[in-house]
Amino acid sequence: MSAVTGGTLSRRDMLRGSAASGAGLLWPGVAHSEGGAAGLGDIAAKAGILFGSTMDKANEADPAYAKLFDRHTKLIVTENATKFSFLQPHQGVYDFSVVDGVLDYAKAHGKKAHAAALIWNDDAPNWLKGRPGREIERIFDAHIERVVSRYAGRFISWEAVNEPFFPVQGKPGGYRDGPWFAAMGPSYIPRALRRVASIDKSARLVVNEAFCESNHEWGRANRPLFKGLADRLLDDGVPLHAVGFQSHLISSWSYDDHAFQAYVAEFGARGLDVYLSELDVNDEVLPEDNAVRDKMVARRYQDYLTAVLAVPAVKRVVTWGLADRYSWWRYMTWEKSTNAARLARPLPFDDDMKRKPAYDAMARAFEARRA
Ligand code: 9MR
Repeated sequence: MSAVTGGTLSRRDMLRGSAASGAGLLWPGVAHSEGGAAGLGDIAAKAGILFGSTMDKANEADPAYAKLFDRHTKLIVTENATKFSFLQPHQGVYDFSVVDGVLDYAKAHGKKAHAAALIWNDDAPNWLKGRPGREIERIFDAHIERVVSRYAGRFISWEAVNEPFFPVQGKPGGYRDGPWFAAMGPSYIPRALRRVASIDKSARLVVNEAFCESNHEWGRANRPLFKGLADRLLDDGVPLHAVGFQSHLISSWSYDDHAFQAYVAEFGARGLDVYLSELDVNDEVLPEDNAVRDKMVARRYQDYLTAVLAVPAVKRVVTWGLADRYSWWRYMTWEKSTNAARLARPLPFDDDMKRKPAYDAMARAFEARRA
């Protein structure tokens, strides 16, 4: 999910919505401290789920945050470092330092690693602008070649393409606009998958999409488009092993978790694995009071995960960060303008790295799948 470049919609518009949902309160009176709590990764593993989170520079700077990863994750995901504009900020000039650091951490701590958003039309550096289509194609191929050959065998999976659709932009087929789509049309998707597969033969290949979880009009529009794409790729013999659903759950949007569960099962029926790839709960329209808000956020985690984890094809759950302090929602502009007491609290751990009700909700949802 990303800002609409050059469009009239902002993330603000996206979040503007009707009343908050999920008023029920969970786990009253549970004391939350890190001490003695089981690792989420271990709890999830017992339910056949690989659990992880995104690692960025914050992990290096904050040892308390790094400790959460040691304890709770089995899978480390690059939040930004494998995006094109981070890896190749200037033409032909690559910066592999953050990815190298993440992979070194993963190796040293016995974690698996997954690369996010290798190709994403919303993430392209300015230097690409105005180049002819043929050159864009060459840059695309060369970038994939360079990056994937450097890391082949070190990531268990590549999110080869992120967010293929965004029909509100009005492009044919509802595809998300950007340099790759402009130069190649929808063929950039199988091209990326085939190229990654030809270089890294053991990794699982993923296409990831936003909004599908929700009944918001963007979710309703993306669902059939994304399923149609997966079907076509499989029918054409394109290497694709899993689909990712981002699962940024927006408190002002409405959800039908059971309808989504049925949708997710359709991908399983085609032999694909399903990853919940960027899970968090945006709390912008929820009440001020932290305790009340935390319980409502937990409720959303619990309802969503309980429904979706009932589908056997679901194999991974990844939260977009672990502690509120480092959530991307914190540096969205409108969140910055408010006082500290009203900062976003979308994740299972708080600013002091303490467990929140969302932790219990996740643990219970994993346990329910195991039962
Ligand atoms: O969390 C990411 C943030 O740090 C970046 O500034 C932003 C733009 O690259 O991307 C965020 O992650 C996005 C992810 O790559 C794709 N799905 C939506 C996430 C939030 O925008």
